[in-house]
Amino acid sequence: MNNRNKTIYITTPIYYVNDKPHIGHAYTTIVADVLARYYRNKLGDDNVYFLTGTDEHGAKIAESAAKVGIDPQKFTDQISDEFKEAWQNLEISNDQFIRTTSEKHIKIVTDILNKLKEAKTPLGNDVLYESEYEGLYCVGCEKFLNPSDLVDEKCPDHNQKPKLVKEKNWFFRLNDFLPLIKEKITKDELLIYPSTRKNEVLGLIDKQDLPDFSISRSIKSVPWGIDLPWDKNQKSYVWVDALSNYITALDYPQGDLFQKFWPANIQLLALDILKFHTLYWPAILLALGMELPKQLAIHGFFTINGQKMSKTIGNVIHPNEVVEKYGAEVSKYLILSQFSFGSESDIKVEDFPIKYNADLVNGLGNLINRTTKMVEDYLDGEIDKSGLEIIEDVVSKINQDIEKINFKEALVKIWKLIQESNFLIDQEKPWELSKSNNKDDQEKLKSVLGFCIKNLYNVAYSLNFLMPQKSQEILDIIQADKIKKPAKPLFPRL
Ligand code: ME8
Repeated sequence: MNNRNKTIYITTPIYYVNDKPHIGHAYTTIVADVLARYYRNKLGDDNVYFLTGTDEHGAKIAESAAKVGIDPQKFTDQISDEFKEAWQNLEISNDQFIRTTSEKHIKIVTDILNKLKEAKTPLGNDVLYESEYEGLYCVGCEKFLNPSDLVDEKCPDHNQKPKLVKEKNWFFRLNDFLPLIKEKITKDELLIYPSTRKNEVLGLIDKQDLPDFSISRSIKSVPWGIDLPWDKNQKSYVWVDALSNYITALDYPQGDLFQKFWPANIQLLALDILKFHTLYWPAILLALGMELPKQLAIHGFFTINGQKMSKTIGNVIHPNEVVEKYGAEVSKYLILSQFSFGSESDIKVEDFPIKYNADLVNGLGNLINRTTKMVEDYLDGEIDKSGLEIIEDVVSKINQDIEKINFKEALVKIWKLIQESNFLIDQEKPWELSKSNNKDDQEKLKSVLGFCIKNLYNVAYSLNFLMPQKSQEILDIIQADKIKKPAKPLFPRL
């Protein structure tokens, strides 16, 4: 949390608009969304800011636009709208959607470039310098590749030969910043989470062969981008433009949002862009004399049924496909519960219906139906409402998991409450207790059903960050004067 005023600023990467949104983009965005919802509940709506958006410049995007014969701006407008729509369908609660072709972003990036041109490194050198660059450039990756990255002389990710590019570019003197960045990462002043990724980054720094990075390209190789203010033959190259979005969105350097929310608390990304966020981004910020983000949280890359998502294989899953089948909240549940944040893993789409039936229809849904039906039938819909209280030790552990971005574990704890209740019902058989005139049995009946309703209360309370509407529906049912079985199941069978 920002010490100044207990605010939380959460960001996702801005996604390239060369192609449609897919479930990989959705994963990071859902993580950001549920964190933002959790912190809004904790700190109040005004104290949380959640940013996502699209990255719209560069050769790759210009090429994609050219392929379909559309002007790049029109092309980016279309795809950017698709991202926006996908996030609306998923009920993503972002406070802003930044686009790097917006006038505001371009103006602030131009100011940032001018500032970098004037800035000095910690060793007193100019931050930017001009130099000759020659390299193998993959348009698909939007980066230069090392010869050792190639397979059969081709980029293994894009199956195409990189172009040999030789030109004068402006470079950022990254190496002068590395000792300071290393110190901040080592001391967790810049927390890299999880620690395996922290070690990976420290390893990169220790290898000591990190080249400085170029911040511009000639307009011939990258015509679609922000002008370099002091050299009209050069365009700003992707990373200064893209990374700056996290501060241009806040109207750096004077804006109220910037004053209130910078430094960012949680910047989410996957390991594909680890180096750019853990080294380039801190270096740019240090050069601008700014505070670094508190935490970079890096998740793994997932495959679909064991394969990398790719148009050629035809296994790209659009988030809308999942939402159409399950609705926004259940889609978020299915995606988050399958995948542990830090690790690389595989998404099995055929597991979605199995998980939906097991966890939501037969697990939570069945508990709601049977418990409310029994309270309605055996207790005339009445339970002692004073029992509806938070189970502090359980809920606080769930909250700790959420704050550690360990949603899978948080959900396991929530589902334990559900299993515990279903187990108790099976064991104590309230339908038999209800037939008995014995006073002890009547008390037991009340206590068993009271226990289940209390657990449901805690489940609903804890699930609010992920399924706010379902959670409110459950609370409305169990907090009503008379509890009744819901007319329609909350989680209908498929
Ligand atoms: O890299 N598994 O954009 P991008 C998990 N514009 N996450 C995935 C994923 C997968 N298979 N595929 C994508 C860029 N992601 C730049 C970023 S930021 C200043 C600029 C998610 O469209 C994950 O968050 O390639 C990853 O880091 C991001 O999308 C890359 O999106």
